[in-house]
Amino acid sequence: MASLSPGFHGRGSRSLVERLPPGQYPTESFPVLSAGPTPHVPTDRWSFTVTGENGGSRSWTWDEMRALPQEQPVVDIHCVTRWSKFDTRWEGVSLDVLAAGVETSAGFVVAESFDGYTTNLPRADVTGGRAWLVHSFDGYPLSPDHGGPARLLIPHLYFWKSAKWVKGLRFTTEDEPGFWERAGYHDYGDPWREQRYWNDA
Ligand SMILES: Nc1nc2c(c(=O)[nH]1)N[C@H]1C(S)=C(S)[C@@H](COP(=O)(O)O)O[C@H]1N2
Ligand SMILES: [Mo]
Repeated sequence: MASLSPGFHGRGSRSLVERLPPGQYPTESFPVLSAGPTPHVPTDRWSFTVTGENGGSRSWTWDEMRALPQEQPVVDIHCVTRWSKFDTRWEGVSLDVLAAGVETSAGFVVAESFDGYTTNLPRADVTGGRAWLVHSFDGYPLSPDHGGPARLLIPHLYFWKSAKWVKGLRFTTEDEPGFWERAGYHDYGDPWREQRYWNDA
C-alpha cells in the first residue's frame, strides 16, 4: 500500500471551513457573471487555437478536441464577488495537452474569448495539471450562460481567470493585462491571498 506523508489528508477529510478562502461565503447556486451578451458558438464552427510568441500556432476543431484525453476534475471555485462553490464537477482537456501544441518559452499567456473577453496569466499557471478547457458541467454539456460550448477552468485563481467561450491561448513575452485586470482587478488573483484588486498585496 502506498504510504502517505505525515499530515497528508485526502481532499475528503479537509473540512469545508478549511476549504473556504478568506472573505468568501459558500453557495449551492451557480451565479452567472458575464460582462456582455452571451455569444452563441455552434460546435461545427468552433475551434481552439494556441499561438506561440513567435507566431507558430496549432488549432483543434471541436471533434479533434473531444478526441483528446479527457479528464473529470472535481474542484472548488471562488469568485471575486465572494461566492465559492465546492466540489464542482467538470469534464475537459488539460491545458497541459493543448499548451504542448506549440513551442514556447514565453512567461505569460492571454486567454481570448469569442465575446472579446481576455484574461492574462503566468504560463506556469496553465500547466502542471491545474487548468483545463472544459465542455461539460455536472454531467451535461456546458450551458451557454456558463461559457458553453467550452470555457477555461483554472480553479486555483479567482473565477474571472476562467474565460468563458474561450477560443484560444496566446503566449506572450510581456505580461498583457486582460479585460478585468485593466479595469483594476489584481493581475494574478490568488483567492487564498485575497488578491482581488490591483493594490492588494
Ligand atoms: N468570455 C468571458 N469570460 C468570463 C467572463 C466574461 O464576461 N466573459 N466573466 C468572468 C467572471 S468575472 C466570472 S466570475 C466568471 C463567471 O462564470 P459563471 O458565469 O459561469 O459563474 O466567468 C469569467 N469568464
Ligand atoms: Mo467575477
